[in-house]
Amino acid sequence: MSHGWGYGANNGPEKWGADFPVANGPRQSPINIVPKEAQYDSTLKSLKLKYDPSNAKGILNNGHSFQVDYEDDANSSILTGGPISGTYRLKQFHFHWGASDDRGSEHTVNGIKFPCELHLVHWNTKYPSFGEAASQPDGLAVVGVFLKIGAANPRLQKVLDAFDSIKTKGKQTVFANFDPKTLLPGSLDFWTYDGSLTTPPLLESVSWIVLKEPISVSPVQMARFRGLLFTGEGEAPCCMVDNYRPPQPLKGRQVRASFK
Ligand code: B30
Ligand code: ZN
Repeated sequence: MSHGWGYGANNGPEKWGADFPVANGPRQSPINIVPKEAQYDSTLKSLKLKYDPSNAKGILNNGHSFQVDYEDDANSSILTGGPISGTYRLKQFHFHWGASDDRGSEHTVNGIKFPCELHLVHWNTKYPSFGEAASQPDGLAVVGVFLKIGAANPRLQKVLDAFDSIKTKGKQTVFANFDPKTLLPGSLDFWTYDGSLTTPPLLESVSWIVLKEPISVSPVQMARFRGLLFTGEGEAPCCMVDNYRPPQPLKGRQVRASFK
């Protein structure tokens, strides 16, 4: 891996273990969710997401996805409830997607891949910062939301309209006043399990909360995701597509469901 990790044949998920041995660890993500194997847990609380739209700071092409970053110096945009104890602060959200509609999500359901998956990344405020939380077993909580092809999703449009300003790796621009709760589906029913970051450094610090109900995205909107580039300005352009890790071994973990 001469130029670091990515999603290509020479630096993709099959190669990550060379530099990040935890790639073969006991609680890696994503996984294939088999709903019939998930155990309903009546003790799971309902998910509470309280976000302050004015905490949105910027949008960045980081060379493997794009992310919308939030101010996280106070408890103003937080996740509580579900499987977690205490308060987790929103750090950023980002997506993973495919080159075509038959793939792109990281989690799968009964082996079914969705064309895209949204990740809302939060850190446990019992730790002093995101960076310190990211290496603790209860440090992070990521809410995953599937996107399925259907009607155009007007709530995605502000994000998509920023793409012209962040086409290439390293570009960023201001992204203000956005409530990511508007991206969530009507039902907050979820599956949950203990896992990891799905990109290097693949740290085993994530309580995964994967929503059962997808949100919609149109073919034209998916085409806009695929117009972003992995590459920097002046490099030979390489479309940002297939930036997902495939499902990893469950290794005896239990997946719990918040719903019957
Ligand atoms: S995910 O939700 O499991 N896909 C990170 C956060 C969430 C996930 C994966 C990774 C993360 O914070 N990684 C370390 C930070 N990154 C910078 C960044 O945010 O964009 C460092 C890096 O990878 O080199 Cu990318
Ligand atoms: Zn992700």
